[in-house]
This record gives sequence, C-alpha cells and structure tokens, in this order.
Amino acid sequence: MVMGSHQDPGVLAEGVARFVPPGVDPSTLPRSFALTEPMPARGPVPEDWATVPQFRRSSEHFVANVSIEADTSLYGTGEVAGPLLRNGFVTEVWAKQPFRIEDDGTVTPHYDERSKSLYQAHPWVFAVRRDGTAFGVLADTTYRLGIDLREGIRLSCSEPFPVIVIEGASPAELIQRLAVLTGRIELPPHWSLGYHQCRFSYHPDARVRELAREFRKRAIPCDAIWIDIHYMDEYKVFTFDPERFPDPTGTNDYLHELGFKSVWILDPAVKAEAGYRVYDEGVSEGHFLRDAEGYEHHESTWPGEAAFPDYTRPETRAWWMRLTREFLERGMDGVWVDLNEPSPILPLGAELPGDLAHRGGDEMTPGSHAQYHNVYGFLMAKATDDAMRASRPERRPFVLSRSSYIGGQRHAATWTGDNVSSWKHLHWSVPMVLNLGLSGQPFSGPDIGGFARTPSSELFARWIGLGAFLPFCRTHNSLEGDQEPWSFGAATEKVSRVALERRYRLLPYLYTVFHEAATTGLPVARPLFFADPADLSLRDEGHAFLLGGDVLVQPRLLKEERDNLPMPAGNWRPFALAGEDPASEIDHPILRLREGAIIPLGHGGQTTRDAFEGPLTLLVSLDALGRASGDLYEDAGEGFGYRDGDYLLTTYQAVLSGGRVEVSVAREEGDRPRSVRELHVQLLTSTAVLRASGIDGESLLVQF
Ligand code: NBV
Repeated sequence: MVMGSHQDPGVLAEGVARFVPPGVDPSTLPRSFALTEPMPARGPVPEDWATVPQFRRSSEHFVANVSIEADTSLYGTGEVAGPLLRNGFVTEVWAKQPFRIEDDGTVTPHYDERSKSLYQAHPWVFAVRRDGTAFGVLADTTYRLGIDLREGIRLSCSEPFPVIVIEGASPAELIQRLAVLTGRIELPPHWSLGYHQCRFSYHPDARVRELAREFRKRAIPCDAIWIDIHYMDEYKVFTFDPERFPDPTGTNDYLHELGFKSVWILDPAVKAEAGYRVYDEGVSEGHFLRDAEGYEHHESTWPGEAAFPDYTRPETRAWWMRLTREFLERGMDGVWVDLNEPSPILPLGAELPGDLAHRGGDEMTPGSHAQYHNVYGFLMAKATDDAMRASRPERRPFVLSRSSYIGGQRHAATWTGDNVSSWKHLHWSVPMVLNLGLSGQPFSGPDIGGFARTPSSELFARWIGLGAFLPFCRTHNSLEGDQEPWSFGAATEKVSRVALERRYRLLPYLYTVFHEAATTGLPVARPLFFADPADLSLRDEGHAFLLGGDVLVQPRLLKEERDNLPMPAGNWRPFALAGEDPASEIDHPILRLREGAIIPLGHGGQTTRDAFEGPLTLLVSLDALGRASGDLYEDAGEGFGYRDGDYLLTTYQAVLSGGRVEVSVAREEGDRPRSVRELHVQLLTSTAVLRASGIDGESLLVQF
C-alpha cells in the first residue's frame, strides 16, 4: 500500500486545507512543527474553496501569493510593534533580539514599528473580509519567512513550504480553528494572573525580602517577585552567587511566608569554562551545538564565551530537564526563559550561524540552524515546562519565554520584550498583545513602565492603569532607575494601588476568560471587531479592546482626548470597580459591560489567594429585552483536579419580569461543591430605566 505523506495537499479538517507548491514532492518536506500532531489529508480541496494560494518560484525564493478582496483587514504575524492593522507592512518571521542604530551612532536594543522581526516567530496572517468572515494563512515552515502585506499576502522563503488556509465564519471561529491545529494554553495557576514585580535585578537576597515586606506594608496587591540574572554566579546558568544569594531556598521560603511566589530566570547560553559542572556535563555528554565541521560552537554572551544546548536532541532536552528539576528543588514557583531566540548579545544583533548543525532525534530530523533557529526558544520553553511538570506533577507549571514559535502557548506565556519607557511603547502594548492573541498566544503583556530608560510618574501611572487589564501583568525595568509602584511619589503609588485593586476585583471574571482561552483558543484580550466583525470602523482600533466577550476596556492613552472612541454597536454600560478617584481618572481605563452580560467580581485582596475567596458580586447589565447571562468558572486555581471534574462552571441568568429582576443559575457543570459565600447582585441599568420598569432595590430576587 502506498502511504500518503503528512504534508499531502487536501482538506485536513472542516474549513482547513493544505496546499503544496506544484512540482514539490510532499514527502520531501520537513514534518510540520506548527501542528500539534501530523494531519494527513482527508480528501481533495473542493473546487469552490474560497482562498487558494498561488505558488511561484523565483531564482532564490519559493513564493506563495494570496490575493485579498477590497476592505480585507490583515492582522496576526505574531509579535510586531506598531498599529493593530497590518495591511501595508513587511515583516520577517525570524526570532530576533531587535536593536537599533540611533542617529548619533549609539546602538540600543530597542524595537519600533520599523523592526521587521521581534523575538517570537509566527508564520501566520489573520484576515477579516469586508463582510466579517475570516480566513488565515499559515506558512508551515520553520525557515526564515518573508511576509509582505503591501498587496494582498505574499509569503517567501528560501525553501519550499506548504500553506495551510483556514476559513472561519467569523474571527472568533478562525482563531478557534487555528487552536485546534496549533494548541491552546493550559489553565494557568491563579497566582500567575496576579501582579508581578520584576527588575534587572533585585539583589541581594536582603533586597528581595525588603521589597516583599514593602508591598505588604503599603498594601499594594502583588503575587510574584521575579529574580533576574544577578542571582547567578558570574551569570552561569544553574548556579547561585554565594554572596548575593547564599540560600535560595531561604529566599523562596521567606517570599512564600509573605504570600508571594517567585520566578527565577534561566538563559540558554552555558559559559564555556572547564570545571563548571553544567559546561563539563554538556561537553562530555555532547549537548552543545556544533559547526559544520563538528566543533563545538561558541559565542560571546553575557557570561562570556559560551556554548548553546542543541534542544532538538531528546537527550539534551532530558539533560536540561534534569538541571531544571534540581534547580526547582529550591522552591521556585515559576521559570522565566530569556535570550532564547537565541541571542548571543555581543556584538548586539549577533545570531548563531545558519550552518550550525542540529542533530535532532525522535521526530526531529537533523538540520541546520537556519532550519531550527525559529523553534529554538519553543524547544527550550518546552523542555523547561516538561521539567516543571515532572518535578511537581501536582502543580501547574508557569514558564515565561521571550522567544517561541507558533503553538508556543502550550508551553509558556510571553511578554513583549525590551520595550522603552515612552508613550509610543505604552500605546503599542495593546496592539502587540492583540496581535499575539490573534496568532494563538493569549497570555502576554508588556513590561509595565517600559524596560529601557525610566518613565515619568505620569507615564508609569498611565501604564500600570492599562497594564492591570492585560492578560499578563508585570512591571519590569532594566539597570536604570527604580520602578516600584511607590518609586514615583504618593499620587502614582495610589494610582498603582487602585489599578491593581481593580484587576484583583476582576479576577473571577478574568480567570473565567482564561478558562475560555484554554478550552476554545479564543484570546483573553480581543480586538473590538470581535464584537461586530462587519463594522469596518472597528478594524483599526488599537487603543480600546475587549477582555473576554463582555468587558470593553477603553484606556485614555492619547495625549489629546478623543471624544468619539469607537465602540461596537449596542449599549456598553460603564462600571466602576474599586477606589477610582476623579483626580486620577485619566490613568484608569473606562470599563464597560456589554448589555445582556453578567460578570462575576470578587472583593479584591493583596494576593490572588484572597481575591478568589470571599464575597462575590454579579454585575448585571440587562439587554433591551430585560435579560442577561454570564459564566463563572471556578476551580482550585492550582493542580489538575479540574481534569477529574473538580471545577464548577456556572451560567447565571437575569430576567426582568413583572417589575422584578430574577437572578438564578441557568446551568452548572462540574462536581466542585458551590462554596458558601456572600453573594451580591449589582444592576448596571440606570435608575431611570429601573423606575420605568417599576423596580426598586427590594425587587431583586436572587434564586439559587
Ligand atoms: O536578564 C536580563 C535581561 C532581562 O531583564 C530582560 O527582560 C530581557 O529581555 N535580559 C533581556 C538579558 C539582557 C542582556 C543584556
């Protein structure tokens, strides 16, 4: 029997088709890295398939062109700075530490809208047609890929590549279909949705402890403190500086006592120093990348001359896992993997040579670095994630990875890298997070306040006000000034506290949205056009966004006030969360609830542990028919009991009838007993409307 190749053209699933360039034998194409598992074709592509790529071959490139109809809006392309709408942009899928040569000749590791590539590699374009239907184009290759969106979609690569086209009746359906192919996040632990405080670097141990105490003393919500590279002994990965961090277990214990989690950084580069255990093992066990002649390859890195693990080898991933497991024995709660594009650092912008040899193994064939560069970060994140799962099977892993490939959400969250303390970078926080979400990665956020340089108090306040509503919420900065919520004076400290209190009150809803992302692939932060895909006026809105399907976040980021912020049709009623102060109004985005929605709110707290317990408020916004409904997902917030039914998914409904609003449980799923807690219902309808319907405060009937 002649077996088909896993890259055979044809329909792969409902609304998903693969195309292969003519003249290319599919069996010669590398196995797909993007798909979670090989997908053989089920049958031929029907003649009336709407979007068909046209393949061409130039002397140097394999090209796939996809023409688009007028008013088709293009998004995705992974991690990109600049506006949300990507029509007209030329980018490159090539994981990269960006850098810029400024006019005065100084070189800075910053990016802007002209940067063709950033840290993450997503060979994917998300398109919304004029009528609101959507399609996506996935170039199924790990090689460097050009994406030119000046006239339609033009993809080019030095190697032949298949193109997978996904159709969706709506943007929401498209992203869910992408997730069927490339995977979804797993439910993160509760604590990872809290506020994270980071800098390059908090050291020594005494400073970390003092920082932790300061948060509690000032009553600013915070769940995690991050430890950057200065904890290492001369920046050697898997070591500890004997003076700065003589007892990392003690550091972690202390943080835990105060209710914090800790996240520690790991880098891929291993200092090439005989006598350093990690390096010696790597050499004797053959874990490092070699050049075409078989010699171990070195680059100039932060710790000095260093070798790079070849994560395509199963033995090397197992070795990395062992080292990480030993590392985690000291009680770290999460791991942050950095510089894994990989970026050697010196000279700035340096990259590993494309002809280095990856040896592969199991399902990965041997190949050049040119082939595996874009998945280096993905493989490092996967090995780290696997280590976390293996070392504490009862706990949910948390990994943050700077680089990854499409599908990387299965192993790690991400952040938008080394941004700058500037208004532009504050603005880009939203479109960057949105385009990552449209590329399959829902768990991301910027360095709040900016990584390079120091923000003014005004900029920091505005940034934390917004950052509180992005999926991953972490302040981080470089070696320059301080960037704690209290570093900018009392007024900014207050703004920060209120911003984070708002986030912590919203956590029951936010976690419900994360559950939706984990089960469907829908982004946590969504562009406004998700609410009305055919409304062309929403297509380029990169300031306001949706959190889940029900909350509209309108940050006031523009220096000049805009009167008419675009909004999807319908009545999106504003609501307050906690302590909003008219004096700092501009720093806190306006929050609006979709009519017809019910969202669960908690009472806040200093940690996520408090925030998920205690009184619950159902915020109800009735639609024109006097109805509303909404979900609350609850589980232990840690561990995997939910897989065996230890969760509760409740759909609440509210109905206005006979001059009364009745709130009740419409549906419930899961075996977790409902916790006994105070429950409040808050109606968002204006009092005038209530009076008109003959309702007063007494007429709310809650039935459970
Ligand atoms: O580990 C130091 C930094 C880190 O703080 C930052 O977030 C990363 O994007 N890291 C880059 C390495 C910088 C080396 C110059």
